[in-house]
Amino acid sequence: MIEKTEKIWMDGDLIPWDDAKVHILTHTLHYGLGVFEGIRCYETADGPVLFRVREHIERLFKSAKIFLIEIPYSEEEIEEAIIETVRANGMRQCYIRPLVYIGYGAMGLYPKGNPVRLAIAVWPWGTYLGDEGLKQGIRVKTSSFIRNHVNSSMSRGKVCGYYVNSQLAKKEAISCGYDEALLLDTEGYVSEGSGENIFVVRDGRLKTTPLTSILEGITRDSIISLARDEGIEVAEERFTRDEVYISDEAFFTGTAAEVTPIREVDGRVIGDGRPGRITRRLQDVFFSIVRGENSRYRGWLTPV
Ligand code: PPE
Repeated sequence: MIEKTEKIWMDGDLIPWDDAKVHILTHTLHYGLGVFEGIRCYETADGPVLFRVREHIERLFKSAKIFLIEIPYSEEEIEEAIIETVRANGMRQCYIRPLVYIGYGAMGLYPKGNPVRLAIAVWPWGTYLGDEGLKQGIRVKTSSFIRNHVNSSMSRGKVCGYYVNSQLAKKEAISCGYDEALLLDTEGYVSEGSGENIFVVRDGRLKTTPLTSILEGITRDSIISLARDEGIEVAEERFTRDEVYISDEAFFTGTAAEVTPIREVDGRVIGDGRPGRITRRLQDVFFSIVRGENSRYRGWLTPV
């Protein structure tokens, strides 16, 4: 169970947590078309900050655009609402979930005239794949479920219904005793985790999946920038699962997962089975940024 907070923002009002309810005929609940974001708020010496909130809000609007959903708020209004919700709950550090969904009205696949609604919830969310996972690395299984074809799920959208595919993969991985799933694309190349982007390191060079079948991760983008600033070469090119098996290091990135080392894939130990040198270095830089200890990337932080 997640830990309750006080208030949830719903269509302009802050509602007590237990009263934040929707009608059972809410369109998105039946058909899966809603778009959402996941944003982290971190504690710094100067108070709480939102990590790359503008980029997250922009992505929310892009997701909506792809699916012809008109969000009845401006980007500025949503940023204000997020800040208001974090403040109202007195959070110093939390996860933020804005959700745009199609409300109650018509049923069937053409919800003409149904209201487009927005909710913003916040809750404390520690490490996504466990404290131990963040420190020592996780065990990953290549999924028997593939990422949807790019013309079935347009992966630049962060859409509720896509996570059915992710959950199949995640459940399979867990039932086989692993921590997380790695999905391949329809051509058999590595795509992404159930809720993370993937990086591998070979000979000091970083490689990540190009933007085809994956979500355009904001953490992925941050890691690419800061790795290049650290003088590490980064390539966005396709690779196969066997390249992951023989990589020196591998890690997942995501808002929830942050930078999580991968220590094993399908029974193959990655590197020496411990988080590698480059992974640890990028983790250190990443966490120094979000804690407000790295002035170079101050622009990524928005004070609450
Ligand atoms: N791929 C997928 C499929 C994905 O869901 C995420 C985020 C990413 C990549 C990384 O994107 P970014 O957060 O912008 O770096 N997954 C979100 C949902 C996790 C959940 O379980 O809910 C997240 O990390 O917030």
